[in-house]
Amino acid sequence: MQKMLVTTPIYYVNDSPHLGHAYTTFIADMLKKYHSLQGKEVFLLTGTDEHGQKIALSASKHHLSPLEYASKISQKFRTEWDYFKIDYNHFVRTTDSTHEQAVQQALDTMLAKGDIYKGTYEGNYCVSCESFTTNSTTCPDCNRPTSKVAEESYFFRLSAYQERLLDFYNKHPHAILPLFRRNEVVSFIKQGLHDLSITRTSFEWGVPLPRHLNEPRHVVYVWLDALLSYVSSLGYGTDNANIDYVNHALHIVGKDILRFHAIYWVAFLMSLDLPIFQQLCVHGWWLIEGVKMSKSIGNVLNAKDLAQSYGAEALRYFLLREAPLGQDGDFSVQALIRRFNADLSNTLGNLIQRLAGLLKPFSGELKSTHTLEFYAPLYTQWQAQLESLKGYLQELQLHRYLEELWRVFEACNATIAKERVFYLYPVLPESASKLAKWLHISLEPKSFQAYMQKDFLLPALKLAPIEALYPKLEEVQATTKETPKEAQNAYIKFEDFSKLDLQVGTIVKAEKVPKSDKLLCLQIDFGGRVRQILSGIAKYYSPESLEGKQVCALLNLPPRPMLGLVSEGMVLSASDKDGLKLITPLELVSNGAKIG
Ligand code: ME8
Repeated sequence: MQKMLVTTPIYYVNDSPHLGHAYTTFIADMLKKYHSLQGKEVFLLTGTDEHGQKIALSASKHHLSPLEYASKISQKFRTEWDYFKIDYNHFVRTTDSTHEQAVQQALDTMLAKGDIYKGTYEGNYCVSCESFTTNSTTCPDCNRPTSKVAEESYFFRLSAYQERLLDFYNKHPHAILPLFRRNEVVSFIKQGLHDLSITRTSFEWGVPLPRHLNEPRHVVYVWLDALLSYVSSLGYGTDNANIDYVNHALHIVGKDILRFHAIYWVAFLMSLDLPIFQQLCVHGWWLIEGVKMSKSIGNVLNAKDLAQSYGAEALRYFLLREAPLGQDGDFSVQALIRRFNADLSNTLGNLIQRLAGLLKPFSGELKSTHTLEFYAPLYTQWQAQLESLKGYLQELQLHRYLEELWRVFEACNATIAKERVFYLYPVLPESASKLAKWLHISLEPKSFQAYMQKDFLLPALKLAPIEALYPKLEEVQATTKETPKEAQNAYIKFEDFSKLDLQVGTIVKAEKVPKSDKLLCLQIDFGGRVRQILSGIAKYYSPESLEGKQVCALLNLPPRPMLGLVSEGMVLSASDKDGLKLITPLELVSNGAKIG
């Protein structure tokens, strides 16, 4: 059976997982599911990057030891991937002793090869990217200020690999996708490569050097440590290594870490005489209103929070469908809802309900012989469209894969054939599993191949009624542009006022928002629908005093991310010199009562 390794980056544990991490992980999980259905033995690797200066600093800010802190955040990543049912085979932690031994073993091999020498690094360093920036006082990648470093260090002879790297990319023009990223890498290499500092002596949180070197002050540079996790997870350095997976490795990374993979990692693999990966797949960033997510801006979104509001599959589908892989995408809840309603609720959801409805008068029974005669030409056409999905997947044009699959759904909105459920499975595993059960098929490579070869027509089949898989999500309006100054004091039209969705609700839960002294997170019941609203009232009300109280709120504001949570509206209050007071009805009214 053909083997394949699919990897996500191993994520830094300086902070909790966010939407960007989930995106990369969804791509990897989709590819695993797709290739597994093709009959390959796919090993999906993810994990956490736990050493280095950045983690040591975060841990000390939280008054924890680096290992305690790393363990806590690493567990958050694991919980997040378990919540999304990511089908990973191994979750590596760079603090695992097996990994640390593999790093030492790799260093020994590089030393024996003459690829490592001792010197002094004098230059700048970006702690956030954990990268040496030579003379730049601001980091060329993240624009943060760098710090001056002068320390004894071992170096890897990266410069000696310049020609071999160029030769590799010449011979393997598709080793990096999209192609423009490959060109970027090639021109970077052509500018000349400096040797790379691979040990640090100014802090202690890292893998120690092999004992025989007797260099207790040195720890391994975090990027060498982290990249080696791709092979330590396969048992590199032990007798049971499964290194041939590396020949068929597909590394999924964001554009921020292209250079580390395309240059350092390839050179390290060459030095270790290991096979080079098959492909490096470089995706763009998710931006929030055009801006990269960042803690200092306070616009970081957590995938699980979004999934809890809009559904895990809605989020997964949106991220995989919305932006072409390789380009940046702008995330908004409005766009997610729009896409969910159009593609999942309307096209696919209707298709399923229509099929169930059509068969109702026949007690759910479908005779394939009739459909065969009637739909034969269409089947041939759909089959060709489905065949084209393979090409899109190979080129990692995941959004085109989905676009084409949905064309088939649209075209066959009155019939259904089983293979489409197979193609749906990598993207929407839960829905596809429900549909497969409904259609009496098993989502196995064997049955997939049978259907794809020829037997794609339905045998006689009895279908039970099926619940709506994708109930429509309520639309939310986009942010309106700021009102010009001169218009601010003018009268507004009655229609404008009636656009406001003002309702009364009861606070069912109130909590402090961690790391904020202003915000309370309120769960408010508006007549059966509980919304989460963040309100800047923490200085005026204790959470306990609010539970059970009725408040007035504006509900059709666009959902707003704040400190990793999403606020779905605004609670009304009045403020004067004594502070701020919540507005509440004079008498008790039903939750969800309209204010007007
Ligand atoms: O770089 N949009 O870890 P990291 C899309 N430990 N993807 C995003 C994103 C965004 N806004 N933000 C982050 C590291 N990502 C190293 C990796 S690998 C041997 C070591 C995703 O926690 C994207 O995949 O900073 C990016 O490359 C990765 O998270 C960076 O994760």
